[in-house]
Amino acid sequence: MEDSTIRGRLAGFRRRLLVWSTGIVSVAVLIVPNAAFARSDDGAEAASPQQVPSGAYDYNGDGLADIVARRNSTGALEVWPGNGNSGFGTRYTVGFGWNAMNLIETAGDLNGDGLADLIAREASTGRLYFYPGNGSTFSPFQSIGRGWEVMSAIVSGHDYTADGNVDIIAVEAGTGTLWLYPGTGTGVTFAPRLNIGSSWNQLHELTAVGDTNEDGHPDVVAVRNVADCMYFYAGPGSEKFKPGVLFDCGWDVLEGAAAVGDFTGDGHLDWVGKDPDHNHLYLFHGDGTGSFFSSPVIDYGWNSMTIA
Ligand SMILES: [Ca+2]
Ligand SMILES: [Ca+2]
Ligand SMILES: [Ca+2]
Ligand SMILES: [Ca+2]
Repeated sequence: MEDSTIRGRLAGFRRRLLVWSTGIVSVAVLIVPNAAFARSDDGAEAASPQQVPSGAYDYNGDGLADIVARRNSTGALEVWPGNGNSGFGTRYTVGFGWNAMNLIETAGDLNGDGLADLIAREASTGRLYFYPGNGSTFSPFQSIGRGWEVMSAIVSGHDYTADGNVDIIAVEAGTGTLWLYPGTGTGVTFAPRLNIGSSWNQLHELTAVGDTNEDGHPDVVAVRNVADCMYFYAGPGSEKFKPGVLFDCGWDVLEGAAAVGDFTGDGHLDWVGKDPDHNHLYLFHGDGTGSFFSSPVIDYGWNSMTIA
């Protein structure tokens, strides 16, 4: 039975969805005013927008952002090609055996060859693997290393050190430390890791959404365990994220949040997530300020899928 608190959170989440479904698409869903995202005016030269590296989410080589997901019943890994307008083309299977993995994440172009890649963690060993995209499927995997079982979240796809190489960030479950693993452009080797934050084990659904506020530095969103409130963390371009800015609360119904790049084709980065209660896949439609518009249902039946 849902208690009244849970019902209230669910109601809040679904109210946001209703805003979209009733066609009032111009109504932003966020409580936080855009001023909260105002860029610092310290006289520094404005960074050129680098929302997402070329090809970071394009797995089939057509220039449009795609979703990769595992079909949990069979362990098949599937590419769901985006059509550039919030929908999908014909999905295809790129491999089997992916139920051996307990983490699958988009990695952007981790090895710098212009093609979107994946990382995945093997459940039995804790080893993290790099799967280089080849423009349609994946080339043979390579090992990044052991010991990743201590991480509660591992995300990638963006360059947080501003050196041109895509990096990995990960949350150590036991300590809450947020670690940055500076990429070297190879996909498998990294510079010594950096401690860039604490208490990140008090959050879930960490999602490397990219530069959603379009200031030139990649950002993340995550949900704090307390009251399931979602926060936006702006990337300052110098490793550490800025303090979180509250979106709103009631995100306990969100699962499997994942970055997708610009899935709508409007030039702004978006992200997706599942509502398992209704077996819906939602698209959170970035507006270029770090916030987003209401989340249309773009597909159904995704409870059986694990989104990379
Ligand atoms: Ca594509
Ligand atoms: Ca690549
Ligand atoms: Ca980097
Ligand atoms: Ca940013």
